[in-house]
Amino acid sequence: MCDVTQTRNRNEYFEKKNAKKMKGFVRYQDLKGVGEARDETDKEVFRSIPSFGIGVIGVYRKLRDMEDSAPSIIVRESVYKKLRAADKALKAKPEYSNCQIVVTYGYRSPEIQKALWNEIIAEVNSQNPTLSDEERYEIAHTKIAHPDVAGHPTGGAVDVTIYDFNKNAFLPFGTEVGDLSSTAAYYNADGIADDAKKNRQVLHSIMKQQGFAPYLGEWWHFSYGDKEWAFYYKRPIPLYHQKQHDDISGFYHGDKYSNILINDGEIRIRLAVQKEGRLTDHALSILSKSGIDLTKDRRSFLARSNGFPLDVLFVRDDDIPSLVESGSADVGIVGENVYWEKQKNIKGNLINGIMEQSIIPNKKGFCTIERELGFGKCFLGLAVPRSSKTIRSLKDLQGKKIATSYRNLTEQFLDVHGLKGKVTIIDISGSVEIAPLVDYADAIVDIVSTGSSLKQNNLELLNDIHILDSEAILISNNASKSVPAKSVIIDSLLERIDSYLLAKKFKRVVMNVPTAKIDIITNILMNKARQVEDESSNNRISINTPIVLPSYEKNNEWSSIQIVMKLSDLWSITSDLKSNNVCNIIFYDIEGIVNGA
Ligand code: PRT
Ligand code: ZN
Repeated sequence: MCDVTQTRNRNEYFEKKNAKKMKGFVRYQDLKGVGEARDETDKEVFRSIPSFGIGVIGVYRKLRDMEDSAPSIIVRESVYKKLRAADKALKAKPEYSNCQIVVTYGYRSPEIQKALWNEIIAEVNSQNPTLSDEERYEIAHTKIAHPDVAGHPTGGAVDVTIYDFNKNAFLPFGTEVGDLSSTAAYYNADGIADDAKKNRQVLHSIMKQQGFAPYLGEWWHFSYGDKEWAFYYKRPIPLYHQKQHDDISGFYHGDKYSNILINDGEIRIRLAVQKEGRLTDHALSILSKSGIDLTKDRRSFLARSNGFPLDVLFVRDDDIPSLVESGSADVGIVGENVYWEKQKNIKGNLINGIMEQSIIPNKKGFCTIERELGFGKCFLGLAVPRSSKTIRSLKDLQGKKIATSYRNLTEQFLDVHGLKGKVTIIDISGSVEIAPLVDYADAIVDIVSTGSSLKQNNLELLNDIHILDSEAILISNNASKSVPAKSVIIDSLLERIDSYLLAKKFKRVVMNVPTAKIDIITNILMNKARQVEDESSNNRISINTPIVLPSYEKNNEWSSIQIVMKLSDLWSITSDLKSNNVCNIIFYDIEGIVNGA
């Protein structure tokens, strides 16, 4: 029993038509009669469920109220073992071999349980003023367990669903996991589609096989070792007590992930970076220039920054969008080409080769593009053999074959140009350029940067088509940003990166100037500085007022001027400067600029 964000319309407890459906729901009454756990069985440690991998994983679908433990979902050790076994049993079923169990909720602190209960009971009280306390408790208990008997605070209860990692989607269950807005959440609800019903049955059967007790009021809720479990299996006492949040931190047993990721409750963020490829060096250099130093080298799969609450996760670049979408990483650095290719929801919105972020509907869009990082620039181009006489324009592609590793974007592109279904797309994962040479395809869609690979393979862009212009971007998980403790860290990371990006555009320039001409020269410089301000208020930097320093020399004929400006601006005025006898113009890189108001 968990989600209390959507509880309206659920006051059907006393309606006759629902009585049958609600048969078998465990009641508060039932659980009050169950005794207390013995200390020996309650000693069992807690541990976090890994947030990625191919076995059972734990991912909060909504962070709701468990910021303290995020990103990890924690449960009792036996619960984790049983979940792993259930996951194996699931995969052993041929139809579910590409699936995994995803836990969306585990331990919850008793205070939070109480707070949630108070919200619900207040609502129930106001709607049913004439009922007795007992009756009102029962109504509320169908939505959230009474704090005295609740299972989540024992670390024994979990909310689970199933993810299909081939389809990159959760299996249908008739409702979203945790959605209590209708009676469709009831395990035996009417009107549930056949596939969803079947998924519910499979989930129940593998969980029960492992000794979990189901709760019939929510298809996703199962427990082991709590009072509900004891009641379900007719045991006099449960295995676990409820635990305060502070008490379980000492209980952590931890695996290789949680050791690194849960550091005594300190909240950290995880940044996914390409493990080995074109984006790796640059991404790491931005971090280092942002003052974020990593302890481990990149051969290892996780690196930790000591001065800043961030861990870097090194992965294949293709995995970065889904890791960030799922919240397994809070932020990621990835090419736009990969990011957009992985978006399943874009539809016909290629505008002059640039995807618009707004295309992703907000509800499904788990990510935000935070920054364009200015490296890894390339574009997704459509190319044909240079000698091709048959394909001279887009419409000539009808009936032809395009080889690409960017099927999604290619389909979107063809769709926009009325060619949907009229061109065959052939998936190819590498050496795309050779496909036309060996008559495997008539055209290709691939990443182009300098264009030299195309040339080498006797290919050329068709009508200079850029399907998508791309550079490395920093993306963030929307749910992570709604956790205050994390959003502070993400903001601070962005501030550092901004300082680096801004600094990269500017140089510190020092020059020797005849003292007599200081006014003329500062004027020339200030004019440029003002233009920079006009150009874009974002780039306005308030330190571009020249600083004039006397030179250490007897007659005071020479002075020195310092200013911060764009290199291109400097070049545009060097002749003016020189004609005013300015000499020794030296410019330096800037490490960072932190902007005031
Ligand atoms: O192993 P993993 O999956 O992590 O890496 P990967 O092999 O998928 O990617 P990688 O390291 O090759 O590229 C990572 C990202 O760099 C891409 O997703 C792009 O965002 C970006 N990028 C920038 C490029 C290029 N430039 C580029 N030129 N990615 C690939 N290329 C290839 C392109 O596929 C083609 O084969 O380079 C060739 C074309 O280059 P030119 O210069 O001859 O036009
Ligand atoms: Zn639950």
